[in-house]
Amino acid sequence: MARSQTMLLLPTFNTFVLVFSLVTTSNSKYAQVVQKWDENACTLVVCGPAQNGLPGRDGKDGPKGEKGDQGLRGLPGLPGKNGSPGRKGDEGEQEPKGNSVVRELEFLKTEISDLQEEMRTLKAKFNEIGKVQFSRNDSSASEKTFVTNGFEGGFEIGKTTCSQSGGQLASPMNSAENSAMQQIIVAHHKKAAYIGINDIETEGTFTYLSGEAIGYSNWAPGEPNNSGEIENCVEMYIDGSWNDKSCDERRLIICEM
Ligand code: MMA
Ligand code: CA
Repeated sequence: MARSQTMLLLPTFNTFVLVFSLVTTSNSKYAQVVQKWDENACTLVVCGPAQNGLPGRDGKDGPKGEKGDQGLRGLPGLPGKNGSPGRKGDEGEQEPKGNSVVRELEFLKTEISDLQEEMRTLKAKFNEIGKVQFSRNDSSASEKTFVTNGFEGGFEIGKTTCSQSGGQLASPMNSAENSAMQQIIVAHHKKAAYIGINDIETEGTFTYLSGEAIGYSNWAPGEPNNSGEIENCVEMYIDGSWNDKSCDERRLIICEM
């Protein structure tokens, strides 16, 4: 189907090109001729290849007059036909078959992943769905905004995504912030989300992304338990409680801005 469409299109395209080039060629010849006259502001005499004019007429009655002035030269002729084609160029060095296709694919692959990355960033930045804003419970006017676009990923992806969006992985530092983050989970996606807290550096010592030890926690009963001794990241369950978990799960990415 696609192929037959392409094949149909090709002759149309060729025809188009041909007509187009004919039009431009004749136009440019036309333009050249016109331009010559304008540019030189010359008379017709100077301009073109031409024939001599007619000799003057003989004088009537009286003595024979002097020879008449030469007449005006004729108009320049029309442009001649195109010359014959030049000889065929030397053969170029042939690239191994398929190489250029591979290069093209590599290029496209890079382009696509760049675009995907850009889309992630833009979505994280602009998608306001699930945005919860609230004033911090300290007296300052600063406020924290939790935001998600519904994307999921591991802890590292989450960290990167959020920082590329100008924020960071959501890190609730008190119960108000914890409920605000939970609201996004509950209201919009009903999926657990990573928190910007981990004990990657020292087992059992949970810190914020800054490296500072946490000052608030909301562990689910029995947590953190470092199950299988591979749980160095933290997820927030739908009920807002925390569980230490492997960093390589797919979890809802929520950022704070
Ligand atoms: C899973 C895993 C752990 C969690 C327990 C709680 C079996 O392991 O999610 O991180 O602590 O469940 O039962
Ligand atoms: Ca656990």
